Amino acid sequence: MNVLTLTETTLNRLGVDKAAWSAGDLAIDSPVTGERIAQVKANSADDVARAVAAAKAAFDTWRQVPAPRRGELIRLLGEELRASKEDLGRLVSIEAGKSVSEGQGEVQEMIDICDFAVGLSRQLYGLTIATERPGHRMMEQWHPLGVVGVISAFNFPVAVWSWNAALALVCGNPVIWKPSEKSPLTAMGSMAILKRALDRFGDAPEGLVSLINGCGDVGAALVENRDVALISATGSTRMGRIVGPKVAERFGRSILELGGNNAGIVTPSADLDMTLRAVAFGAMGTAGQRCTTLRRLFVHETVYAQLVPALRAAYESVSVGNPLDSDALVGPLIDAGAFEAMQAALVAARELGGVVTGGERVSVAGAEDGYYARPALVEMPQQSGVVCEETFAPILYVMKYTELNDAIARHNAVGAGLSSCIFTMDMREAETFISAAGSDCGIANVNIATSGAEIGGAFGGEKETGGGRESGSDAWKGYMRRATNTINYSAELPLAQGVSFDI
Ligand code: UN1
Repeated sequence: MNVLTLTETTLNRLGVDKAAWSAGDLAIDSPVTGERIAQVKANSADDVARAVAAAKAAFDTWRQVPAPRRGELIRLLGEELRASKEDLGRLVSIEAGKSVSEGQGEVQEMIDICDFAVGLSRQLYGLTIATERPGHRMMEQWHPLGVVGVISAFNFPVAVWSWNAALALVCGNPVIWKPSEKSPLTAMGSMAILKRALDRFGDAPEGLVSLINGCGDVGAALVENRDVALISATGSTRMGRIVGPKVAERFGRSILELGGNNAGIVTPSADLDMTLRAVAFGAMGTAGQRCTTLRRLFVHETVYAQLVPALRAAYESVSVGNPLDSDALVGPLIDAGAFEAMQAALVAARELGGVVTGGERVSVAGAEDGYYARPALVEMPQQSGVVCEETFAPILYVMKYTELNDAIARHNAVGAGLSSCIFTMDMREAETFISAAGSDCGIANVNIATSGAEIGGAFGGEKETGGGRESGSDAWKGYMRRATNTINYSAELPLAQGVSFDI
């Protein structure tokens, strides 16, 4: 079956109206074969204004629905996602080029966050605080925040929306979603699934969740709208530099999940077989197009000669191919631009003395217009230039180190601060790496690579990664406003800090 037919059958099965994806002006090409699979109807800035007004009205109702009842909507969404997992996962493979297993895994991540959010709907706890005044009680409540705008990227076209939407809805907020202009179809599929959950739920207000497709103009309209209380944006640091200040300028709140230049350290005591497998998935999985992809590796000089040739062999032999009709581990890059950026980075690395294995375009039968590339392993004499930047492609820069402290310093010496890892069997090294003096990232792992985080932990990073946290732990607090309440149940009026003010 060709990709176009597969797209049409999958969208039909998901319940997406053909008129919305067949006659618009936003052209969508599948990275799998490069062929045009849809013409999506793009929205306008006026549509954004209308969606925000409807969401604002929905907020008045939704914030008063008891949180456990709001959780019921997400429970139903989880059920509907389970029922449509195969179809939505396939659509992720068609639109983002992921392997079948990774496409299905992305939908599983949506199901997992729904389960998490359902439990959370009964656990939006505030503290009770001891007060210094007799006959008083002090406590905090977490209240719904307002309209939440979600801007997501092509590489996790649906999971990132679900992290935000499941939490935001349980927290009492309406959600407006602006997906990447490269992945509107999976967004439309997700909305069709959500609609089934909303129908079963029964009495959710109109405008509670909406989708805005289009390019930067509609994104900007969402970011600049003063009625959008929170913008949660996932994408490049360049995008975050525009979005962050715009939201801050109107005193809105933002959660930014931006670029990563994630690194690992392989110490002398590392289990090298496990390290090899972990590095392979972290660096080559999803064709290097995760924000958590492993991009730099510091290998101790005593194990370099053992590990690096084995890695080179893995890069030379890893299967690259059509994710829809093979079980290749590495699928296509998203488009020609991504391939060109990869080539430019490799040229720059060579100029700095890098020795490159792989990196060339791979021709895949029946998919000649897809941009498939053999992942590249680049042995670098030092960390400089292009190594310090994120290139959204499967390139792993490998460097030698002698002293752990020096490796940690080089590890931290880049702009991004998302994910990191160390491979070691030495407790001192492991604990040092995850200590305050170790990795400066939001995620620091031991004996697993940088990507593939579970939803239960808070997800996000520091520095140029933007500082936001999504998904598990107490990330929900970012979607609510905190009110501190002091209640005087005495007949006196004692003032704090012993101040007297007798009139
Ligand atoms: C992203 O690439 O934007 O940790 C998100 C991971 C996935 C999420 C990646 N759970 O690799």
